[in-house]
Formats: sequence, C-alpha cells, structure tokens
Amino acid sequence: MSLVNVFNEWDPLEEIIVGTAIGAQLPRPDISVHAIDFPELRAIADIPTGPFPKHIVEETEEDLALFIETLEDLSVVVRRPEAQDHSIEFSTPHWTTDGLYNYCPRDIILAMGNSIIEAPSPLRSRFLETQAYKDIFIDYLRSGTKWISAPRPRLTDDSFAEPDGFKVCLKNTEPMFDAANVLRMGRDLLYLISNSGNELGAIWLQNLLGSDYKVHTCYNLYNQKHIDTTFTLLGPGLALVNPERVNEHNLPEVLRKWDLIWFDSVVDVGSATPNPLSSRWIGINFLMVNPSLAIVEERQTPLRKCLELHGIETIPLRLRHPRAMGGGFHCASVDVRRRGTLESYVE
Ligand code: DAV
Repeated sequence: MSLVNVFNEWDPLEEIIVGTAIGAQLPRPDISVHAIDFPELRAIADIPTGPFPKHIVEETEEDLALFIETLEDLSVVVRRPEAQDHSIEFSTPHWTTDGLYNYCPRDIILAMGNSIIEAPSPLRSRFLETQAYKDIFIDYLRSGTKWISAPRPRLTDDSFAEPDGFKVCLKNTEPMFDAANVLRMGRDLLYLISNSGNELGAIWLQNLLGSDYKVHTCYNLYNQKHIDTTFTLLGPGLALVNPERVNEHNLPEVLRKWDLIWFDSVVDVGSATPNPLSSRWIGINFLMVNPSLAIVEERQTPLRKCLELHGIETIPLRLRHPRAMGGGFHCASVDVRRRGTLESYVE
C-alpha cells in the first residue's frame, strides 16, 4: 500500500516529514524574494542575505528534535530531509541563484491522495530544494506512491511585475505555486492566489487531480505568500480563521457552511532577526494530530484555551524562532499519511 495516503489536514496522523534548519540561509536577493519574502522593503538592495545566525539554527534543531520525539511517542513515523549546502550557486540559462533551506517541506511538497507532488515554486532559490527529499520519495515510489514533479518554471525576470508592497505582482505566465498555497479538505482544496501562487498553477493542479477533486481559487485574502497563516483546518466542518485577513466578503464559498472560529488573540512572539520571514500570524500555524489533538507553539496560550473550549486538546511545544525562520509546526512539516478516506466536507 502507498506510504503516501492523505486527504485532509486532520485525519489521524501516521507519517510525516519534518524539515531541518541545518544549512539555512537567505538566498541572494532577486525580484521573487522581494515580492514573496520582503514586500515591506523598498529596494532589492535592502534585502538581507546570507546564513541564519548560528544560535537560531541550533535552537531550531533542538526544538524540532523535541517535536519529532513527541510525534514518535504518538506512534507517528517521522522522516527528515538530507542536509544540503544552500550556499552553492546554481544556474539555468536565464539566471543564477543559491538556495534557501529545508526548514519548510510544506512549502514545496504537496501530498494529496496517494501522490507526492513537487511544487513549481516561484522562488528561484527553491528550484532544487526537493532534492533533499529524493531518498524519501524513492521509498514512497517503491510502496506504490505516484511521484509527480510539476513543470519546472522558467522564472525569468518577467514572471513578476514590479513589486509594489503587498499587492499581487506574480504574473500568470506559466504555472507557479508553493505547496503551502494549498489546504486539503477532502474532495475540495483551497488554493490561494498570491505572490507565491497563480491561476495557471491552480489549473495545472486541477487537471492533474481530475474530476474527483475541485480546486477552489481564493482571492484578496493575503497577497504575500502562503495560506496556512490565514486558515487552519481543524476537523470536518471546523476551521480557525484569521480575522485580520478574512471577512464575510472574501470568505471562500466552500467554507461558508463550516463552523468558523474567528481567532484574534494570536501572540506575537517576535523575531531575533530584523526582517522575519513571517508575520505574528505564524502563531496559528499549528499541526493537527487528529481532530481532537493539536501540536501548538507553547507561547500561544490564548490559542490553546480557544482550542480546548472547542474540544481540541493541545500539546504545547517550544519553537523559539517561527517568525525568523518563516514556519510554525505546520510549515516545518508535511503530513503524508493519515488514516482516512476521500470524502466531501462541503454540502
Ligand atoms: O503570515 O507571514 C507565513 C508563511 C509561512 N509558510 C505570514 C505567512
């Protein structure tokens, strides 16, 4: 049986890939890094670059080790990427870059049904990032998993219009998206249109998945990058919503009949770096182990209380640098197998 078998964000978790902070660095700046990671900065020359401070890498590795131990205690199989040297430059005929990190497998790997899909990231620095997962994917392949890599995008300079703060400037020139632009809810998938995902990417994904699934493009929610600090899907018909981004006008149609928790008490844990890769909303980027158990960053006390009021127990764990590194427990992992079947959660 395929080791990859997952249809949503909440069924009982059986296997997961957890990222690593080893080798993490900020790549050489370009227009995609500007639009997706640093829209608050005026010029490309202002964008920070180079290795993450040693203490951030070491503390994140310690925190991930405890996350993994906790998952293993819950009988979840955990796999890790190979560490890579992201400072090595690489090129296509059109451009040269270096890499970012392997901290957020969520961003570049989409597990859906019995398929593993390597996403066509609009960030040049992530062009080769899935190489760190090849041996894992080969194991999955041998077990019957379908292994698909989306068409590699050209990523020429004209993929983006001139970055203009928080406006969408990713063009629709070819399919481009990060896997973290997608949330899985059985037969329906949410797909955020933003600087890290365009409409051709949604069409590519829809055509790949076929008529058993419906990819719902969502607009005007959050223009910068991923969807997993805007919604957290908790269980069948229940979601946590970021009220700073979502309102009754832009709420995706498929969520209208769901019970929504409009959660406004996220704790800003700050950042040890001046230009963090994520906003304070990284606090709602947590992992469902099953519909009544979540792994949550320990400083998010109001969130824990809120989930517990809704019958969801929480395991608080330390994660010291979610803003600097751009990922909470959801981003820093990709769940590939959950016990469950393909269902519709929308009437
Ligand atoms: O809200 O700053 C972080 C994206 C993490 N994958 C935010 C988006």
